[in-house]
Amino acid sequence: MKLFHSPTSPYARKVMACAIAHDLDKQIETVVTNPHDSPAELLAANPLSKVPCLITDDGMALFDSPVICEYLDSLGGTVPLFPRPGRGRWKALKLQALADGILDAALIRRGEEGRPPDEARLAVIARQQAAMDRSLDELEHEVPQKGLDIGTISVVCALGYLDLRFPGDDWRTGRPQLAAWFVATSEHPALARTAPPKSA
Ligand SMILES: N[C@@H](CCC(=O)N[C@@H](CS)C(=O)NCC(=O)O)C(=O)O
Repeated sequence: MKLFHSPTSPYARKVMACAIAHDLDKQIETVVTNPHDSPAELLAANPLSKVPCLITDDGMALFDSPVICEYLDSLGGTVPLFPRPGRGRWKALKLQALADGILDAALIRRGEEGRPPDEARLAVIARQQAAMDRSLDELEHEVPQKGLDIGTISVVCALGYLDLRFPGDDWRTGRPQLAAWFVATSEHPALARTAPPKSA
């Protein structure tokens, strides 16, 4: 398998964490790709020009991270990261959606913060910031379970990205339960081995 990825992409981190959890990482050739350059090889696989994008051994191109993670889970022989249908599955998928939503808002905010401010831009930043804050509060209110599944992997990847890109935000303040959960869950080898660089 071949994975177009970027070392700082939190969505790509989700994929690599799932691969490691299932001991599939050695079967994946990683290709560092800047999606903003729209390289031809990525565009041929993903018209959206986004990473992560996985090419399976039988030549199928898969995106985005929830799809790739579920595909890898289908290859795994150990405990599934996507629980079987039932309450546990919906909880895990909802948690993934919440964490990915924090990331989507963080990426929009970061893009807007990099440009000269005007009223419309400040409104977009404030709206995304509010969505991030409310979602983090919800996670503090209902701290995820301790085990590894697609939901908890996604939340650790989202919080790790906030530490990388928004160190001044201090998301831990007022959220002690989530902060403690993050420390404990980040120790899992699949997450420890994929931790983002300290700065980039
Ligand atoms: N929903 C997608 C999001 C992927 C995404 O936005 N990746 C970023 C890198 S972190 C990207 O490729 N951005 C390029 C662009 O937006 O043009 C997923 O879960 O994989």
